[in-house]
Amino acid sequence: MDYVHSDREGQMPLPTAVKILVAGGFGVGKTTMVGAVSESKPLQTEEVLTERGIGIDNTSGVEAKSTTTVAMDFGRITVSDDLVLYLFGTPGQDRFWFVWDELSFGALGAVVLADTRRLADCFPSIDYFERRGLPFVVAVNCFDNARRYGLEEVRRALDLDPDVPVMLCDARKRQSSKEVLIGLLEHVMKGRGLTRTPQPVGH
Ligand SMILES: Nc1nc2c(ncn2[C@@H]2O[C@H](COP(=O)(O)OP(=O)(O)OP(=O)(O)O)[C@@H](O)[C@H]2O)c(=O)[nH]1
Ligand SMILES: [Mg+2]
Repeated sequence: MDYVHSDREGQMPLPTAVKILVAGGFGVGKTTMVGAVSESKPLQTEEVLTERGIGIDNTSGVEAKSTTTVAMDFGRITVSDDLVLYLFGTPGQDRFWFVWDELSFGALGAVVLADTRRLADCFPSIDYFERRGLPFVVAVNCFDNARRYGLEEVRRALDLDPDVPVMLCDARKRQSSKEVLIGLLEHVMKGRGLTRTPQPVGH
């Protein structure tokens, strides 16, 4: 990671380019979120879900889904004059766990996307980041036909530490996804004792 800026009050330096993971269970909207916020054409590694995946790929709740990520998604977003985020979307299926250690290397934090119809699917991501001490936020991707739950209900169901932010989002929308990323940055900075919040570009 590149640390070149330090602010005038002598606080800890801010990174200019940081790596963020977008994680969560199968079909929760990770590729959608990275694509929605990315300024550059996102890199995607989608493969068609085939009959061979039946019984392995759990498509309940996302029956219309025809492809799945097999390696990662990659996108980039400029958050402020001195801060660019590089986004890495993880593959959602258990059989691709082996790429997680590579993907998470050097990451500043993570967004764990959740679908309230299949909340338990995000447990492995939460476990993974808790065990590695990587700060994360939980973003509930509000699918049209899913029952709405309060943020506190989600927090309780996922047994989250009180300081882990939980928010609602629509992964298809750039602004909504961007707000999740800003929420993560604020959470990371708070954890590091920093007070300066990056001013989003275009606000
Ligand atoms: N209605 C609705 N559909 C969504 C939303 N986000 C994603 N989708 C749809 O849900 C499906 C799953 O989206 P993906 O972005 O491929 O999910 P993913 O988490 O990357 O999936 P894997 O990589 O296979 O784990 C796609 O058909 C999306 O169009 C959402 O917020 N609302
Ligand atoms: Mg994907």
